[in-house]
Amino acid sequence: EEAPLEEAFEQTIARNDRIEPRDWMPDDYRKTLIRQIAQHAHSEIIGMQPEGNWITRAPSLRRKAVLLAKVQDEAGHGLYLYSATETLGVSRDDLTRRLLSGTQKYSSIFNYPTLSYADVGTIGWLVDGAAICNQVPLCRTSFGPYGRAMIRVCKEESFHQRQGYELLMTMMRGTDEQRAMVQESVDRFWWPALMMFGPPDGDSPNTERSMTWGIKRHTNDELRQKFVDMTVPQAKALGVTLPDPELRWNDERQAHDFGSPDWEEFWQVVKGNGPCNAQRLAHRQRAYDEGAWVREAAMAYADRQVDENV
Ligand code: FAQ
Repeated sequence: EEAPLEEAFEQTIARNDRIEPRDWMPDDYRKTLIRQIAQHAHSEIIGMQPEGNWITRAPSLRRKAVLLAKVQDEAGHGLYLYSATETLGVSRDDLTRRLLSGTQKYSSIFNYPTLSYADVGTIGWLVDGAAICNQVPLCRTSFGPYGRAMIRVCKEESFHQRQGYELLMTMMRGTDEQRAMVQESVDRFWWPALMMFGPPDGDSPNTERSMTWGIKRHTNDELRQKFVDMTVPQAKALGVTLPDPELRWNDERQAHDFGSPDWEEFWQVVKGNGPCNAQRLAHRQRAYDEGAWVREAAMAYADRQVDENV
């Protein structure tokens, strides 16, 4: 029974074509997708918190409006991604519970605090910059709903990256204190941003199979390199120093050499022991509990529509 189905799946992957929700797919392909897309969705939603922290303290009405729009976009990205995950046969409520119980992850980057307003700019520049590097190739991922969500997400992330860069550029043209604030922020976020791409290829259990299935199109180290190469000229234009003494252009490789992030710190953060893990999850749990009445009201309304239609 399954042989022709499996063959059709393999052929679709080999043609670099899309697998769609109603197509047959191996269980492990489905599981890997649920893991990655749900983790991505959770990252968007948890990722609202670090920047949300500065909405009430943005320095002007314009900056506040921009930041509000950006944080709302992240909520939208989370919803596209939860919808894409639901096409694999798992409910959003179930996914939220898995996040809250710690059985599903979200990106390590959102477990670091936002200590100064410059962090809003740095997150836009480096975190959204890293996200774009990682997500542009995911527009060609083999699962249709995920790839289509990524196209729209990437357009919005480009705007986010530019707003961060523009914010930092404005501060760099300001006072010495503002410049120092930007540098201090970049010093804190540089290494965590490099960790967003995941462990080095040699310690990445999922990469090989995800590449065979066309879920991932590049390895973690390939994308990290691309990000460094893209960011160095931007740092120069901005006038900030990236906090890595080993960072230099390698003429032979036509790429930058750079130092290694603290992978011990990375695994600690992934395991839940980062500076803000507990705070982020507690906040999400509170929002979930406080939203219970909305879910109940929506369900009651939906039930009544069904009753009235019989
Ligand atoms: N954080 O074998 P691999 C955004 C886990 S951007 C936490 O290499 P894989 C936009 C990994 O899950 C951020 N955990 O795994 C935004 C696995 O554990 P598991 C979201 C990590 O999947 C900006 C284990 O380590 N973007 O939100 C991390 O092949 C500003 C072994 O790793 C995405 O999720 C990490 N950094 O490669 C929002 C992109 N790295 O699951 C708001 C889509 C690895 O087996 C504000 N995801 N782990 O228990 C991907 O491209 C991949 O999943 C990787 C990891 C590259 C993240």
